[in-house]
Amino acid sequence: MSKLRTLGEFIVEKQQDFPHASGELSSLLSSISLAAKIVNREINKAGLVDITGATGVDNIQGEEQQKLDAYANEQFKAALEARDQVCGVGSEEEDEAVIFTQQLNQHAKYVVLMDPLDGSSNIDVNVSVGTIFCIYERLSPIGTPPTDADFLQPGHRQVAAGYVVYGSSTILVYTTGNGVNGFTYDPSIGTFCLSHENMTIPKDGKIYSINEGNYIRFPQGVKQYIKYCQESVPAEHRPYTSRYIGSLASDFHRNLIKGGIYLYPSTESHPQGKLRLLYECNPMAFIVEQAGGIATDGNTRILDIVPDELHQRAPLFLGSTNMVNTAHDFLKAHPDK
Ligand code: P6P
Repeated sequence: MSKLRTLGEFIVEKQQDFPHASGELSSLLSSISLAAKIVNREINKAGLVDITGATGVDNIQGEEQQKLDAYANEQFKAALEARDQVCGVGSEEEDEAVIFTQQLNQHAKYVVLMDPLDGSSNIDVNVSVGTIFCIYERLSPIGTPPTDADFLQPGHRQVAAGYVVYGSSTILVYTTGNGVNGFTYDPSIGTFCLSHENMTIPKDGKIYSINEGNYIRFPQGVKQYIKYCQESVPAEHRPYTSRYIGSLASDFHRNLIKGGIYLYPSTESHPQGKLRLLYECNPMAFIVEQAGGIATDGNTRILDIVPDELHQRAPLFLGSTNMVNTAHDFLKAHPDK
């Protein structure tokens, strides 16, 4: 029977890997874990209590905000503010970055970017959803309010990134730049326990994840890559299989374990793709690189993109190295006119 290792123990144990964190990052990560437990509890009740459905409000993305989106946003903001390690949060559910005005928070050295409930349209139909987050050291002086520049850092400056999948079980996966580890929630003891140590993504895979409903609007290279997956020869390359849940955290988690590629390319309606660079693409790109995979916008490494605005979007090609590189070959062979 392997020794039970809780997320809290693991964070503290790995703290020395993080030279300039005297426990602040550990405390920050455990506040995220606390909020995830609370959100998990509500998700598991969805359908029994009036917390599903829409709020009747649209978020800045113009997407109908679900009640659980708003609930999750409030829970993560409250948990982050309470621990005094964070001076501000950028959230998919907030038009502007939220600045924590308490004196202790203004002396905090981290900012967080998050999608508090990713894929929330799945809630009402009992399909898995996720939380995606990442953490940066602020650039502005300690003791002052954070500035836009603190939130608009390129992804390679992340100090930590992670996601939670609220699915058949609830798992939290994160990296601080020293590999990727996964922790499954045990509700009987109310704790995340190490279940996936040192996760690595297979260099190759058979799963491609894309919303083929947008097929006619994809760039020619993407259309040709999809056809390659469907008809690829020689035969030993088959069988590719299409798996798409509509929740990035869930699709990525499966592909991280089994090998695969997730694609959300630019389309006519979304010339910059749909996914948000700061709190969807960047965290997943940090994690996949730490697990041995790659993440690009079809041309540029996601982590090298310098953001201009909080909610900017980017096309995303994410996953197993060989699969993403093959997709790149098709994009190069069919440059869009
Ligand atoms: P579509 C959820 O809204 C999300 O941001 C990702 O989690 C998911 O992969 C994608 O958008 C789904 O978008 O256009 O396929 O419904």
